[in-house]
Amino acid sequence: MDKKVILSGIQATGNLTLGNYLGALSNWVEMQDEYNCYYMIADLHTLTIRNEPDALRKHTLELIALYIAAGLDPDKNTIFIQSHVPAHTELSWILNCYTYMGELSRMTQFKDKASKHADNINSGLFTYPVLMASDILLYNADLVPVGEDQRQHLELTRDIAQRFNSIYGDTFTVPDAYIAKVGAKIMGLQNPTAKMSKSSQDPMDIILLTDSPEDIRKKFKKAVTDSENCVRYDKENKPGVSNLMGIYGMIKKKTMEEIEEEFSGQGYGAFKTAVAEAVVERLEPIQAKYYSLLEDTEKLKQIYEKGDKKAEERASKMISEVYKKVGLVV
Ligand code: ATP
Ligand code: LTN
Repeated sequence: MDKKVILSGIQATGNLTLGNYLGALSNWVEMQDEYNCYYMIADLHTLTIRNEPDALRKHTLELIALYIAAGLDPDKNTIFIQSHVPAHTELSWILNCYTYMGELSRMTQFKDKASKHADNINSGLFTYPVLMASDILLYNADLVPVGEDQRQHLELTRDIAQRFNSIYGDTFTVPDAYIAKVGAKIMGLQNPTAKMSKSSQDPMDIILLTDSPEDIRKKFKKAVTDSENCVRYDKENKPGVSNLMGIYGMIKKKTMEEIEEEFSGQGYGAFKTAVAEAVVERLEPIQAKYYSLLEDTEKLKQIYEKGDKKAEERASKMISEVYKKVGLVV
């Protein structure tokens, strides 16, 4: 039987956080044997905010290195650059014509990003979810592993697919979001009621995948908790401690009950040290591999060129089918 297809991507904005790793990348690594996986660098999506051109090029290569350093095997997965496969933008135009302004206006990411970039509310930011739907539908992806913040975009993708299928007959697979039960929303260390975000203004709020062990220890030591001094999971009333427990649980593969038991009678000091050490231990080998890969730009190029070609083969079949269905002369 054919393996189910997975597609996902991350924007090339640089500096991934522990949230991106635990919410997205680490799940991808676990899925690579069971599924036929396509993992792209969403460089076109990155253009919805202003970037230095050289920085965008650099971040794109860095992200490929990070995918591999985090454990994605380039022989098992198709790792590619979105802008290298023209079918993404081609399908995006078509699907724009099957997506309503009202639907796009309801997207919370648009509202959030528009308020953060009030001087640059461009139409790319508005139609961002249509490009994302195109990324997914081009490959007939069955599953899309993402963090909780992308759920609404996935629902819109499903609506667009169903709308198109109902007009033109079965064309697209209607994909499911794959959102892990734990880790899907890692919160900030200073503000544990808001998601850990790479665009955060406060460096103490986020753990970057490239942070040094000393910085990681310092940031966890200063993480906001509460005055109870008891390691107990209660997301509503103890968001800081519950977030740290989520991080620790994901890395150590432990349930919240097991963690409560492990640290019973111990204060936050010992617990925070244990969380920091777990993160350092997990990130150290990833960082070592990442820095050595970055030096081998030829190897990175070979990897994405191989991926681009495989992605292009699959995507070009779908775009021809869509062109025919909507009535373009092909
Ligand atoms: P920004 O800070 O600019 O909003 P981002 O950190 O959300 O960026 P993206 O490139 O938009 O980064 O997201 C990459 C992937 O990481 C997505 O699947 C997203 O759902 C996931 N993700 C991002 N932040 C978190 C988080 N705090 N917890 C869990 N998953 C996350
Ligand atoms: N919007 C996503 C990045 C992204 C993506 C995709 C994720 C672009 N295209 C296709 C899954 C599938 C984000 O993480 N902000």
